[in-house]
This record gives sequence, C-alpha cells and structure tokens, in this order.
Amino acid sequence: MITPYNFTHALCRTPAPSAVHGIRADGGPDPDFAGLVAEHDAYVATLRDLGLTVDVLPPLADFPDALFTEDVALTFPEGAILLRPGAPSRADETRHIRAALAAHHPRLLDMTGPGHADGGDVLRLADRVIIGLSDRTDRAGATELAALLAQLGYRAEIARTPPGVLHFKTGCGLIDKRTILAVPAMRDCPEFARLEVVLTPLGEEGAANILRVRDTVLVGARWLATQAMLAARGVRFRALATDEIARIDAGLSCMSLRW
Ligand code: CIR
Repeated sequence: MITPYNFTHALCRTPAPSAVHGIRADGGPDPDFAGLVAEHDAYVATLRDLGLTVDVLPPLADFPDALFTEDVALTFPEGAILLRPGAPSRADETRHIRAALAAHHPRLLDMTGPGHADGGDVLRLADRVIIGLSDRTDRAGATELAALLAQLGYRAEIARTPPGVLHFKTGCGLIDKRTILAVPAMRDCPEFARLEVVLTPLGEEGAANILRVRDTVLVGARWLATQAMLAARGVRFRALATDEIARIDAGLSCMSLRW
C-alpha cells in the first residue's frame, strides 16, 4: 500500500487580476484580489514549509481560473496526464502548463477526447484512484482517464458526485490512508466502503476540501468545528484562510498539482 500524500513537489500558478472573474455557480460577489493573492501566497509558503519544492508559474490573464492548477492535469511519480477540463473557458489552460509538466514528467500522457475530466474530480487513495462523475467530468472522460491511469499502473473506479457539489473533492478529502472527511451527501459513496468516513460537522460542509500533505492536513481557517474534530483525533493540521478563493468555488486542493 503506497502513501498517497508523501509529496515532494507541487506546481502552482500565480493568480492573475482576472481571477476575480473566476467561474462561480451561485453568481455571488467577486473575491477581493489582494485577499486572494494573500491566500495563495500563504498556501505556497505552507507547502514549502512542509518540505515541498514548489514551482509557481506566471499568471495567465486570459484564464481567470488558471490558478487552480489541480483541474488541468494529474501528476504521479510515474508520470503525468494532461486532462480535458469540462468548463469551456478552462479548456486551453492545458496548453500553458504542458511545458512545465514535461520538465518534471518525461512520461506525459494526453486525454484526446471527446470526453472531459477535471482533476478536482480525482481522488487518489493508497490502493486506487476514484474518478467522480460531475458537471465537469463525464462518463466518456472518466473512461478514457481510467485507461490512461492504468498505463501508469493505477486502478481507477468511477463514482458519482452528488448534485450541487462542483467537484468530487469539493465534498471530500483524505485525513489519512484509511480515513476520509466527507460531506453528509457522500456518506454512502460505495467507493468509500473500506474506509472510515468522518462527516463534516453540521454547517461546515465547506470544510470537506482538506488537503493532506505529508504528515499535515491543511484545512480552511474558518472551519473551527472541523479543526476541533481533527485535533480530537490527534491529526496534525494547519489552518489556512480560504474565504476569497471560496467565492469562486475553490478550496485547498485546487491550488496545486502535487507529486
Ligand atoms: C471553476 O469553477 O473551475 C473554478 N472557479 C474553481 C475550481 C475549483 N477547483 C477544484 O475544485 N479542484
């Protein structure tokens, strides 16, 4: 059984001023740009502090959501996969990350379509990878991605993301190899059958997108009940502000690719 979060590297992208126009499902207010940059800077600093080598790519003015590098590729020690993001405005982000991926991953596979898949829908476990179907990841995309993952030696299962949850990992994240934090709507996800599922505390569904990095879980700073629960379980965690990125439907996993 491998450890799916003993990362040594991460790839991030500086937010462009256009990030305030990032996609959001509920049509809410724009984030504050300075606040968003501060959240991103703190995130990168934390990854470095946890021992990762972090490359930060330059901003892409034409792609407001490009700071969410997680959605355009998958990265593993064995190689990387360039995806076909499901939002039309994000499709060409892949062209701008290819060279940076190729620099680290001699084995770079491409989705060729016609389906789509976002990295936010892909959860890596110790013994397999779960691909969640969502508004961004369709059956054809998930099927193609599963075949590409098999080429890298990973077994994939295709799951469902509940309605109203943007990405599969918007609603869940690993606490450790055997324990998953999930929103109540994902409690009975059949793919979690052999894991312990810990539910987000009432009113803290937004906390589910935690990110385990080596021995530490990153969690949103505003989710105090979730932090208390992690503390009670003896989990080492760091709280990071996510209020501005949350305005454009993002959380902690979205801001990096990791391997
Ligand atoms: C989007 O809708 O694509 C962005 N505004 C948010 C992407 C969040 N990424 C993720 O959950 N992996």
